[in-house]
Amino acid sequence: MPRYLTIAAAQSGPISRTASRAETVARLVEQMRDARSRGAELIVFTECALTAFFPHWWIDDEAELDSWFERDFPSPATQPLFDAAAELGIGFCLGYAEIAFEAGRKRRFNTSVLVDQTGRIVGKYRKLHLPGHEDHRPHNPFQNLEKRYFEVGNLPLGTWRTLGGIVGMCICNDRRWPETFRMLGLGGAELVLVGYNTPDHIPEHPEMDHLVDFHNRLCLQAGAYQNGCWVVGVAKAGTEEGVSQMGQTSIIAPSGEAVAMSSTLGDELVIHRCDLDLVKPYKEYIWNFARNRRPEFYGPITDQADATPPQ
Ligand code: CDT
Repeated sequence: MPRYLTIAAAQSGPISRTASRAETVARLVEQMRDARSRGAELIVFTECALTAFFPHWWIDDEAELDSWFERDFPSPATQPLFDAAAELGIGFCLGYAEIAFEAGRKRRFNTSVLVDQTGRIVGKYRKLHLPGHEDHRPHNPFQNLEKRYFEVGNLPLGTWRTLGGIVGMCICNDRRWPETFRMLGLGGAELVLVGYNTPDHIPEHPEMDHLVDFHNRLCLQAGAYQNGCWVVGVAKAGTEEGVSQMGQTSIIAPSGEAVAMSSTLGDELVIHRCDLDLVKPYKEYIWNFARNRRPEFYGPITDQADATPPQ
């Protein structure tokens, strides 16, 4: 029997550096209302959806850096998202920059939360794979300072039973790592939600620029197929504060096929009625982890010199 969940992937166009939280939240709430009016039961926003992607520039001043982060979530500025979710009966996934006071100090994370159709936070994840560099590279056209501004996440790659399925989250660069999807797959994920800010130029390796779109598709589609799950990839697209970012917001079926994709680089909803039961033939037949995985032989790593062929 089909188990449908209608999902809206809410691509974001650029957010101005000067946009207030209230303005941006209003923009997201408008997308929520639009998505709900088109039948969506879940809307997925991008990574750091509340602001411009500030790791693209150097910030020296601590107070200025803090201004890009959320200390309380929800706060008076972000509460309208939760109110709209409860009013409309739509779940959401949203990425934001988080300040947490833990172990007696201030910590900064690149975080996403999963909120159910009553407006309650049911899941939280902090990005594990932080790309970029810590040093200032003024010779580059833009910076990639996630390693400077964020700590590596300290929460597991979790999955949650909600919205009628088993849902996991990861964030941007996480999608490039097969370990991410496999851990979520081992957690039973039927649906993986991932937002991203991906420039279409790699200053250190411009020879890869023409492959940026391809590598995005490759990761999302392989992650979906190899774990028998739906994947929703959501971009912050277009030219934001001088940085041109890819789009390709897409919904990928457990077959690995992209069933819906954005066609612009602006705010755009990509909607698909996903049958969560489509994961079954993949999880039960091809990717029956319990029957077919052989973790007892996956390690430890053997040195080449020790790998004596059988006689
Ligand atoms: N936000 C983020 O993680 N962006 C990185 C840029 C790396 S460029 C290869 C990403 O993996 O998309």
